[in-house]
Amino acid sequence: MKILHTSDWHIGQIFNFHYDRQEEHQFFIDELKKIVSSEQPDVFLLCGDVYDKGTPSSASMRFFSDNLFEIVEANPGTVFVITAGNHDSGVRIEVDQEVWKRHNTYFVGSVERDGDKYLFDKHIIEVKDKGFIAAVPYLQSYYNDFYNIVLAEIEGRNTAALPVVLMGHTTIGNSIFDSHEHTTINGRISVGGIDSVGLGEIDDKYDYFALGHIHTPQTLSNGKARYCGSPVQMNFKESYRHSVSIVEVASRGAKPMIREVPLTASNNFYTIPYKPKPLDEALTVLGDNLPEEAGYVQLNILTDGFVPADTENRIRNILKKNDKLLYCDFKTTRVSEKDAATEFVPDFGLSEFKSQEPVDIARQYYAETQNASLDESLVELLKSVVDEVRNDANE
Ligand SMILES: [Mn+2]
Repeated sequence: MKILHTSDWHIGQIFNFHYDRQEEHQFFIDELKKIVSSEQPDVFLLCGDVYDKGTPSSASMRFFSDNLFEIVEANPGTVFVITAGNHDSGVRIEVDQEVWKRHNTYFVGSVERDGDKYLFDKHIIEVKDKGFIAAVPYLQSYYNDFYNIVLAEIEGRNTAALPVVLMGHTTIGNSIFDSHEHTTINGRISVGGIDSVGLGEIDDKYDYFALGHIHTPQTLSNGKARYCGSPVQMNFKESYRHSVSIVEVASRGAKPMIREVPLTASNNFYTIPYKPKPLDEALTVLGDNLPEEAGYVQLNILTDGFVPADTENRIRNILKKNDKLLYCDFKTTRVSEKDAATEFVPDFGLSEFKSQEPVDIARQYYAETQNASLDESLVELLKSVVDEVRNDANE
């Protein structure tokens, strides 16, 4: 079975509250159209985060369905499976599923059950003589058993021992998620609001596990679970080559052969200077090295205090010289954190936490993460906010 694996399109993204990414998405999809035609996969899997938000605009929805339909029509030998991610609304994505099914295209947004019984026919898609797809959308973590439930059901149906492909949109522990905000809760990593599940918690009954959610492309330690990564760079952190994955599973139990098909970036993300420098120096570097190509720009500032209020204007003034450069923001690195970034690990429990003054917790947090003491003017400001909130609560 030959698989085209993609995820995390985030159609409708408005970057930095200003910049509509639709042209960049169109550029990617035009390239994808050529890839699908030349690769002719048996299945095309889009593993969640089709849209950037659960209530996409009608323009975004039309953009996606028009483009998808063009690909579907041009490739009648391919089965298309699209699942919902945590950014999507599972029910919305399924609205037109009956129409799409007539074109070999399956939208799976939410787990379907009737009382205690799962309606497996929605989640198990048989690709004739080629294999089975376990179409599992984004799940709330208490539903994680569902992966194993679907895999067990497929085992019963798979009498010809065809390859089995599992889809998922989740955080797998021990994956690389540098480009995402993450926290640790009760010893479990949580990325983008999804608690991690260990690869070992999912039964080893699949031949390939096509994952979405983490935007950094990577094959996990068992050699057959993979994040294909986002096709379009979504922020300054995703500064790697974006791609779609082509995967071939020769037979049940065979090791998947994985190939990345690189995509051409249609826009640039410039972080200038490359290493953080004090504000005036950073502005000089920007002025002297203004990119000629179009792109998003963020200034990389090293500071030991506060960045002045007119900083954004100063950056915008420099960028005026090339109107293809779009101001995004500035990134600040504190002198103290440049060498050693520390993680805040509170050395007190919840009950002690509750008994402490918010200002004292803030002082401790700041001291441990910044290696510096909190500015007294900020302490005063924080105190006044806390007082205000308390007064409101008492009213
Ligand atoms: Mn995503």
